[in-house]
Amino acid sequence: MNIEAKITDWAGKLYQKQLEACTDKELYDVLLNVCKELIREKTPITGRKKVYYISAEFLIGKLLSNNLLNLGIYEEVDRVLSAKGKSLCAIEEAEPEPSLGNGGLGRLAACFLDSIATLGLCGDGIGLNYHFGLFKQVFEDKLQKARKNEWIEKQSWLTKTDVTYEVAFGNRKVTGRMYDIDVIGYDNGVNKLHLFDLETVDENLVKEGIAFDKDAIEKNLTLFLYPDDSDEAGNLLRIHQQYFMVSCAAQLILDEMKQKDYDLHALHEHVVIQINDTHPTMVIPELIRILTKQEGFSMAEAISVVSQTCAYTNHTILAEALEKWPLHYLERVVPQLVPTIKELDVRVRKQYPDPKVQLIDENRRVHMAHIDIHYGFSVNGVAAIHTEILKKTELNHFYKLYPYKFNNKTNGITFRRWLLSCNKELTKLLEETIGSGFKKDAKELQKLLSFQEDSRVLDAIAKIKKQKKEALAAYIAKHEGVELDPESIFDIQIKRMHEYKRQQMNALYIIHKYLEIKKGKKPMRPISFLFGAKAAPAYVIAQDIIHLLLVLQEIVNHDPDVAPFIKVVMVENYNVSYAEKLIPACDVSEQISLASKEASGTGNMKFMLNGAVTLGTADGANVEIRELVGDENIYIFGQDSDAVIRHYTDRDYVPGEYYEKNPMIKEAVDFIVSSKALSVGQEENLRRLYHELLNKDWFMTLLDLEDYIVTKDRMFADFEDREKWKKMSLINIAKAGFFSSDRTIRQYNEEIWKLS
Ligand code: 26Q
Repeated sequence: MNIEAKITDWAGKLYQKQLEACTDKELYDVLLNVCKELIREKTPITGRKKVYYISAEFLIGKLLSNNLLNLGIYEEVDRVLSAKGKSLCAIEEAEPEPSLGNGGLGRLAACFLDSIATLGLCGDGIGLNYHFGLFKQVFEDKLQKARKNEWIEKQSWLTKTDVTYEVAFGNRKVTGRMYDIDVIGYDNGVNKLHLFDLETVDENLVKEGIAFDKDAIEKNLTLFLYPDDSDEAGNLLRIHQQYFMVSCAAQLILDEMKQKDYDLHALHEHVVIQINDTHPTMVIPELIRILTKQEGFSMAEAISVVSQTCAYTNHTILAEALEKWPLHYLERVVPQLVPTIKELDVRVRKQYPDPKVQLIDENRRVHMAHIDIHYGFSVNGVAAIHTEILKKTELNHFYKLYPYKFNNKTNGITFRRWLLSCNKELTKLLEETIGSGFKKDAKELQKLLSFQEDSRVLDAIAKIKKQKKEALAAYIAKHEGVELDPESIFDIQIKRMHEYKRQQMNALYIIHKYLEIKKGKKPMRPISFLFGAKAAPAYVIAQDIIHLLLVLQEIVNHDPDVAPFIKVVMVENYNVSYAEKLIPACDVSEQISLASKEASGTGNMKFMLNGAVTLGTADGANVEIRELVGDENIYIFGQDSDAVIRHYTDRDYVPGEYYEKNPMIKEAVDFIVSSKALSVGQEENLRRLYHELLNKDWFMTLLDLEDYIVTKDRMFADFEDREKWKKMSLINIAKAGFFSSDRTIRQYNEEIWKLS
């Protein structure tokens, strides 16, 4: 049956309608079923060794478009539907977004699954089937409010399986059921994302906003994704979630070994488990527990085989994000696991007296990362500078013990979603210019370099950027009620709201511009400042920064002296789908974290690939972007990570000094509590933020503010040299090939997994 017949057939089966008569929502259901049917006809990827990527988060985003693309039928489906007067873009809007992750770490896991399947490697993801993804953000009175975020519908990418496992929390037993989402390689076979769920979850538990009864674990265990991004202390429910995930994972992995008749003593020859940050760390003691208690292994045998199977990825150096669970929490939630953890701790103590490397510290807290490092065979950071910092400072004590375990795997992004799907216009131009080889081998993007003097190509890229800005402007006008001029510079900062990412520094720049314009100094060309960010609900200062941005949006956009020159928009409910619209429309990519704090960043790569130029600090993957494009094609400012780390050790950073010394800084900071700002915003939020910046400023906003302003002004001036800018844009695209997650996954496979 051809595609058109399949689509027609499913429309009949599901809705007894002709295609023309179906709504977009119905057509979405139809296409979902067509995809699922085609996937069933594809061969599952197999191999003698398999990787299991365990992660508490898989921020997969909408799947229809990508699945059609990876199945190689996007264009055909588009044609069939167009002929019936339907728009595939409109149908895509009808898909609910599975927001099963907070940000970078979750999105990385999703990109990795795409690349694993695309490279034909045998590997599945294992995670949790949260009924509600990351909260839906709404703004009320210029403050973030959190609403529950449903995504599971009757027709869904999830397939219920008959695989179930018992999971014990002490004497309390629950049953986990496995649901699968197919992961289709681009022009390749199929792997799975296994999401475990509890049958007894009760969605009616949710009350106002996202509040719910935290005690009834039978009813709430997989109800919500934790809305925390590194600032929040863990709690008992989170430990329940983590143990549920890894217990199901361990049982699944051992079952698959047995089904294939492999000897469990050879686990490490057939299985590698990649532990995505410390959230799945309990899989290590859990496997050891099962092998010793149920499979007749001695403790030494179990430790040996598990240690050769597990590999750990670190995603942060923020101390508050390194999980340390009080032992008595574990005793309450998973008492059966505690003897194993204690045994692992005793063995470390015998070998290494240094208190800094113990599993259980003097306050009886279990350091999850320490379990991974002692009892895993690989520890990797996610960008070159991040891995170096781990080795030199944060994990130096471990590096001295196990230098051979440490390695770097610079992050990457899947070009299927972040170029081929979100920027079809640019993809087409690239195909016409350098052929279609880059779709399979991202390095071929470099061929574009030979066109850097070709005005036809340069103009074509600029024209596409303009189209994408027009499309975004139309979307924003409709959804945010703000009119943006597509001729203006689109300056975009989208990422989780966090002080270390320094959205507040960008806000201070906007204030500075606003005040300059008020004094009569107008920018050469209008500038649109765009933001998108969710803040962990318990993270007070992050909420205050959102408030400030919304206050600025109102002041700036409604001031007739200023609005013709600058506009501010903080988009509501920033998510993967919004990112796919924002990124292709960006001119200036804001990557301005305090040096040493952003492990890698992956948004920076997505922007570059779509022809934006980076304004950033020498942090995370920005450092590698700079090496690739050269200093002339990126704007790096601020103090470097060595200087920043010195400020922390010497405790010599005093924000008040920068405020007093520089009138430009003082004026901008003071504006936060000016009568103008207070007339529009909430006094409590604005004063708290002002006070924080002046007296604490843990992430050193004022340290780099002056250089940021100077560099950003220089960058905007360079935008006027259109020929220069177009060339920078082209070079950024050409050099982005390194950041394909296919390259990252090849390295994981060659250096850690060794699958084939
Ligand atoms: C920890 C304890 C309790 C509750 C929640 C958490 C928690 C949840 C999410 C801790 C961390 C996260 C997420 C971290 C994250 O997204 N890190 C980002 O990972 C990206 C992929 O490697 C990097 O590019 C980013 O630099 C890094 O910030």
